[in-house]
Amino acid sequence: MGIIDYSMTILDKFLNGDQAALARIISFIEDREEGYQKVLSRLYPLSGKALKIGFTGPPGAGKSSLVNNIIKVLACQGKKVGVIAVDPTSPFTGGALLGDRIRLTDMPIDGSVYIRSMATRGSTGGLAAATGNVAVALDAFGFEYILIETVGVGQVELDIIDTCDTVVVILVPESGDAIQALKAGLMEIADIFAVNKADRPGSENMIAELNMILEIKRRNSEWELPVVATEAINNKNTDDLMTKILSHLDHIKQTGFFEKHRREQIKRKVYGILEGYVRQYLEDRILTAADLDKAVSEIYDRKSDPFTVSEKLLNLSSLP
Ligand SMILES: Nc1nc2c(ncn2[C@@H]2O[C@H](COP(=O)(O)OP(=O)(O)OP(=O)(O)O)[C@@H](O)[C@H]2O)c(=O)[nH]1
Ligand SMILES: [Mg+2]
Repeated sequence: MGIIDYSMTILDKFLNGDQAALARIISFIEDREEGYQKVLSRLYPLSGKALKIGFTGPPGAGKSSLVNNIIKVLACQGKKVGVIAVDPTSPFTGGALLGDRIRLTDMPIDGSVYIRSMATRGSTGGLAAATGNVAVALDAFGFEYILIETVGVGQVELDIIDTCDTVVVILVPESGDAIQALKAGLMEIADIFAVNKADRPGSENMIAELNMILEIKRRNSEWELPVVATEAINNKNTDDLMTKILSHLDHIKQTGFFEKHRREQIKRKVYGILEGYVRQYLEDRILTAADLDKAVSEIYDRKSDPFTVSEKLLNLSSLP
């Protein structure tokens, strides 16, 4: 039995609601095993219903703690929740490196909540794409909400958040100032702010500072860009946060932005896939066909130039 046949058998189990098959399919997609695109092609038509909410912010801000609380609110309402915890910095998930950090474990065991960690295993390339693909699997499996936790420190993480409908940016009093978040590009992507660890000193200042920065943005925005003070460890104001999340989703549905944004995401997805094909073509056809070292020498010796050489290589590769 070929690997694709095998994955299709697993897919049948997946379609019957088997969580072990879900886990297998996710690994298959995450590892980009041979034929993973075909699996995604089967899943894609079943997806599109889940609401995707991103949680991002500096390391240790309380993202997992807040996600934990949100899961509980949703699970109490009988909702099915899929969670993707992206850990781009550490190859260990749930390991010693996390120290006293919250682990998403204390959850109902009736299958209504499914949590998956994703690590980069040494490379950041394609993490955003892989996360989007895993979200498709969770969506197709029937989870109504998909929560995506990611550390907001770099471009890849911001790209991951682009998979979501609504983005919650989590800041803490001691993360210094809101300017820091501004620098990290977090202000741009936030629909809702949570100032977590509100039990700590400085949270009121932080909120005031944030509101000041947001004043201008709010003037140009139909959405209120709310700031919610939370205490994740004491499960304080989780309901407020959830209410803001739901009203943001309502707002974007009413204004048509929900659909517009999802269409843009699809466009970027197709663009990304095409970029991958073109890169592959470059490596397989153009660069292998060429005697690159010879070309480099020619350029180095000023017998040719990078532009002429590149054009020649392109023409060479299009020969039958
Ligand atoms: N004082 C206080 N501590 C909190 C609060 N929320 C979370 N913490 C603590 O902050 C630490 C980090 O919490 P996590 O939920 O793991 O934070 P995180 O943002 O998911 O961390 P990473 O995923 O490692 O970036 C833990 O020790 C929590 O107990 C809060 O509201 N107040
Ligand atoms: Mg975490």
